[in-house]
Amino acid sequence: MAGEAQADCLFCKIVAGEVPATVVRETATTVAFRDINPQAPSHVLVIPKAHYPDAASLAAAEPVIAADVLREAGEIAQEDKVDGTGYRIVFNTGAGAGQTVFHAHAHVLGGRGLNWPPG
Ligand code: IU
Repeated sequence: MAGEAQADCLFCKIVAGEVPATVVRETATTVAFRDINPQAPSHVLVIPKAHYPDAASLAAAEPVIAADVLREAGEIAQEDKVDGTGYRIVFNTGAGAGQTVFHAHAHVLGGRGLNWPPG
């Protein structure tokens, strides 16, 4: 069924507590944890607990949870004090765009200058 945990999904295992992660915030629908390979001084991933392969499929099936992910991204930017200088919310979608984990996730990046266009 849509949204069900997938046995082979790393982020479903983080949600289940089977794979360790440095969790910074958790809600009924989301988990946020520090990226293990940070690309900025503040680099947090926000994921829905439900499994959807990317942001668009999450938003199509569960728009309220997609909004939860975005709200949590803003809360994290405030908590990490990067909201004042600017931060970026990124959803890599598809292998060609650099997506490596096919469970929807928002990268929240801040604490350094962020160039445009992104690489
Ligand atoms: P991507 O957009 O799918 O490439 O992002 C996946 C991210 O998940 C990437 O930045 C990894 O460093 C990060 N990550 C993690 O935080 N913890 C893990 O156990 C694994 C990957 I595997």
